[in-house]
Amino acid sequence: MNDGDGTRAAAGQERRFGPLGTPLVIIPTYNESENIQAIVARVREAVPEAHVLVADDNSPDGTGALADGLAAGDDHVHVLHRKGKEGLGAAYLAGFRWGLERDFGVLVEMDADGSHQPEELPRLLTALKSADLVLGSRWVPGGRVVNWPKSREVISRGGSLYSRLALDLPLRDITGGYRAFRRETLEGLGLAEVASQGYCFQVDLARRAVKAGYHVVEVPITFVERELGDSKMSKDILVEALWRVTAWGVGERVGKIMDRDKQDRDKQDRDKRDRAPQRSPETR
Ligand SMILES: Nc1nc2c(ncn2[C@@H]2O[C@H](COP(=O)(O)OP(=O)(O)OP(=O)(O)O)[C@@H](O)[C@H]2O)c(=O)[nH]1
Ligand SMILES: [Mg+2]
Repeated sequence: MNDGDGTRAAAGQERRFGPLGTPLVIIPTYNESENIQAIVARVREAVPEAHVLVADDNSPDGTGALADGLAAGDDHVHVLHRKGKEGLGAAYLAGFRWGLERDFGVLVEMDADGSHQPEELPRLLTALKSADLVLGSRWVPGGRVVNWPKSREVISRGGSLYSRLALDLPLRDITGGYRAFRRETLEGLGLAEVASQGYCFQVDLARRAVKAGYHVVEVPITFVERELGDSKMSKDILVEALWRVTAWGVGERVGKIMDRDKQDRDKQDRDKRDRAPQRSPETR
């Protein structure tokens, strides 16, 4: 990212960060009628200046209509009605576009099912004052999960560890979906090229942010397993994450090897040129 003076500083501490603008909390929903009212009310209470955008994929259970009801009574609540179920990533991309077209300075990702506690949002926003992107993290000291079976924890920790190693990312919770972005960060991630969904969508954004040199900070959160409604997690989402992360990792390694080969060839050419006898002007 370019600072005002056109330079990019590596470490957050050396950077001066601008003030945070108004936050927009984007909540993607598919069949969350049992959760939507409570989660919106909790966000409004936890961070009164924040606006909420419910990005609903035409949920058959009427979540969209419930969200319309909330929006009718609160000018800080908005609803983006989408045609049908296209996945979490597509809903977030549409929500980001909606927020970026308006005057929001911070865009927040939050699930509808209560796993991401709105009461922790002020801590994420405080951390964002000196960062480009803040990740709510289950796997840093102080972070934890409540009511998760061991099997879910193993999959989640394993997914983050695999992504961390395959993609060489200095992050602990790479698949989590409780995040706060500065507007400028999202604008610099190349969102138009993002095609991944589910967990993979989260890995993709984190990877793009680190590679672009943004200052990414992890803040511990307590992740609470959903109590109401059904999970949309599926085997397909896990498989997508596994193959995409592997492909990105292999692609990056091949790229690095080719770069190194090219540098070696260039150096050999330079050495050859330097060793070649120099003809003086008189002998020409
Ligand atoms: N708009 C939209 N939202 C979705 C879609 N799939 C999931 N969501 C929402 O994305 C959020 C996360 O989905 P969850 O089903 O809770 O997935 P998860 O948190 O990985 O899985 P659990 O831990 O089992 O809850 C929830 O608010 C869902 O309603 C989708 O296709 N479209
Ligand atoms: Mg969930």
